[in-house]
This record gives sequence, structure tokens and C-alpha cells, in this order.
Amino acid sequence: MADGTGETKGGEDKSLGLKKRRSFHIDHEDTKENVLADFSLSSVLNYSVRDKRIFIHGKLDGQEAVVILEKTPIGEDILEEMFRGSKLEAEMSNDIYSTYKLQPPAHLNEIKTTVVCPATEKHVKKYQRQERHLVKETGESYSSITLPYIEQQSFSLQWVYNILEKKAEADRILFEDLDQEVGFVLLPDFKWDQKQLDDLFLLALVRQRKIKSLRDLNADHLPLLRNIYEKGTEVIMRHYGLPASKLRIYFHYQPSYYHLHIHFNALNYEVPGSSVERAHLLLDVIENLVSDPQYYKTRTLYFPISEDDGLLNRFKEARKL
Ligand code: M7G
Repeated sequence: MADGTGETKGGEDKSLGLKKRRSFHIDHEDTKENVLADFSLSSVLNYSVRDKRIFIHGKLDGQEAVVILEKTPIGEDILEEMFRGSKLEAEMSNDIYSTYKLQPPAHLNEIKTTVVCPATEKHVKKYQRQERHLVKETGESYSSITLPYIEQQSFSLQWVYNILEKKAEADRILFEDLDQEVGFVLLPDFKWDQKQLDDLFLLALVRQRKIKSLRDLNADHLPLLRNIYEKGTEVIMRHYGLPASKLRIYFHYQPSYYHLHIHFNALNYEVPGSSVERAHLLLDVIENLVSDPQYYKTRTLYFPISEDDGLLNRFKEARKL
């Protein structure tokens, strides 16, 4: 489907042309308003020279806030304009080598900005650089330690319900399958600016609301998981021309948000959270449930956890660490 607006079997397909540049959605009438003008900085939570990203804690309108600033990749499509339209200041020259400061036009020099406001203490901890530990969680310690903890302490899922109910990000939905059992919504993760495929990052949110994570999955969920794999990969192929063989499709365990969701990344993109201690490939999960319907109920799972995460203390108190 060239324009991607037609129906696919069992679901509605909504195109988001990759070339269409979209600004970060905010609920303000004037999207040009600088909501960060009065941001007051409390501390830098994390900082990466390699990723050109900084995580900041501060106050916005008297409320706790986390702001993430990130320099975005330079896409091939802007090179011509960048070379023609920039100011160039020479820094040094030596033999065949020279360096410059290039000042591109403002619209080619955007910084991806994510704002969480009001941010909870848990958000601040999530983005703070911390030592981590690997936790060993048996099926039994999931029921006695992890489950009671996540039932009390999890992040709100309001943003997920807003997407499922089309109260937010409706215009960003790429595909949806409305079936209550096997249905899901596929849309860009808010980490992806959609300007280039190299860092493609989509998110599939299941329609069912009672599946918290991988741990809740059993063989009854196989039709749901297969549906997400089949339709998700088909839609990505159609929209972006990326075959399933170029995708990393996986769950996080533990996730940050306890509503079942699946990450779709470009395989070449080495994204934080895709390493062996946290990522579980969707295809492996399907295979595991085929060989043992109760695999994720009984199996010991390992996951990384930050030093001051309350869940780590629960494992320590139970002498499981
Ligand atoms: P996770 O595995 O629960 O946690 O994934 P992580 O953030 O530790 O990876 C949740 C995913 O949802 C992450 O990739 C987030 O970037 C993404 N995400 C979180 N929020 C609050 C939003 C949102 O409001 N919109 C969209 N589109 N993605 C979000």
C-alpha cells in the first residue's frame, strides 16, 4: 500500500511517512511556546559523552521534573542543505588536516528533548546513574517478593491507556489490531525521532490489560505473541522496507511499565537495555512457551537492578542476594 492508509486483515493501518518530520507532541495550543524557559536545575542525573545525552533533574512550574536532552544523528537527507546553508568557522589547519565549527541553520540543529513532569522519585531514580546488581528471581521469589512490590510501587500506566484509548499519540499510531484477545497497537517509541531508520524504535502495546510482564505469559498467549510478530514485522516491512531479519524484537525483564509491551529496534542499533541481562527475544519466548506452557511461571530469571531500587532491598531482606 503506497500511502499506507488502507485496511489490513484484522487491523487498521495508519501511515506515518518517515520523511514527515514530527515535533514532540505537547498539549499546548501553541507548540512554539518554550515550556522549559523557567526550568530550574537541581542536578545532573546522568551524562553520556558517547551518546551526546544528558539527564537533568529540576523544577518546572514548582513541580519536580526530569528533562532529557539528546543530540540527534545527522541524516543523509539534510547534508546538502547543511553544507550550503551553514556558517563555517575555521579552528585549525595543518598540512592536509583542518577542523571547523559548523553552525547549521536552526532547523537542522534540533535537540531531542523529553520532559517528565511531574516526575516522581522513581522517575528520578530511573534516570540516575547507579551501580547495578544482577538479581536471581525464582518463580517463588517472583510471587513472594517481586509481585507484591510491583503491585505497590509501579509507574503509572496512564500513558499506555491514553494510547490504547486514543487520548494521546493517536496521530502517531502506525498500526492497530482491535481484537480484545490478540490485538495490539504499534507506534514509535518516544525515544525515536523517526528521522532515520538506523535507530528505528517502535513499541507494541497489547490490548489486554492484565498481563504485567513476561512472567504472566503462558501457552494461552501464543496466538497474541504470534500475531504481534507476524503483523508487526509485516507492517514494518511495508512502511520502512526493513525485513524481520533486520529487527531486534524483544521484551524487557524487568520492564519499567507493567503492561505487556514489546520493543522493535533496528538490529544494528545498539540500544541500552538490549543486552543479555535484560532483553528476551520474542521468538525465543514463543519457542519456550511451545516447549513448556508454564516456562515463565517456573523458570528462574535474572535481571539487573539499580543499587537504590526498593526491589533490591526486598531481595536483600529476604536474603536472596
Ligand atoms: P520498558 O521496558 O517498560 O522500560 O519500556 P524502559 O523505559 O526502562 O525501557 C517502556 C518503553 O516505553 C520505553 O522504551 C519508553 O521509551 C517507552 N515510552 C515510555 N513512555 C512514558 C512513553 C510514552 O509516553 N509514549 C511512547 N510512545 N513511548 C513511551
